[in-house]
Amino acid sequence: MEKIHMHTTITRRMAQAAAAGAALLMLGGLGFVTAAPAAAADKDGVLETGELGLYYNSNFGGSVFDLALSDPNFANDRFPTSPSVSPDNNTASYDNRDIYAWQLCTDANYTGTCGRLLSGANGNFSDVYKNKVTSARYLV
Ligand SMILES: [Ca+2]
Ligand SMILES: [Ca+2]
Repeated sequence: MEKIHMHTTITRRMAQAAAAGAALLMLGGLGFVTAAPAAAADKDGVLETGELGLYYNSNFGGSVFDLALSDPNFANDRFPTSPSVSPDNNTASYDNRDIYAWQLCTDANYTGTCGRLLSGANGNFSDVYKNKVTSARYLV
């Protein structure tokens, strides 16, 4: 399970590094770029580029559940900075800092009522999703 998880991370990060490298080449023509961009650290309590952030409170308040990878069920997770609190059915605002859109759903395994957050979308959840999101996956 962990190997699959790691593989997914590496594959996705390689794709992002390739895209960043291509952009650099277009800008400067500097040749082969060896430096990879800083990788987002999944579920470390800090929302970084390449992640979806789900906040405990409205208006991006309180602890953030920061996802770089899809998660089919939040029930086995905790807010990294509030380890006694689960993000399952317990988030009120969102900030998508990923280059991908994310699908959020009210039940596990991307079922129930689902909605899509485009890259760069942020705000407070509507009543349909507020304190109801249980799974999320990025869409390539
Ligand atoms: Ca992070
Ligand atoms: Ca989980």
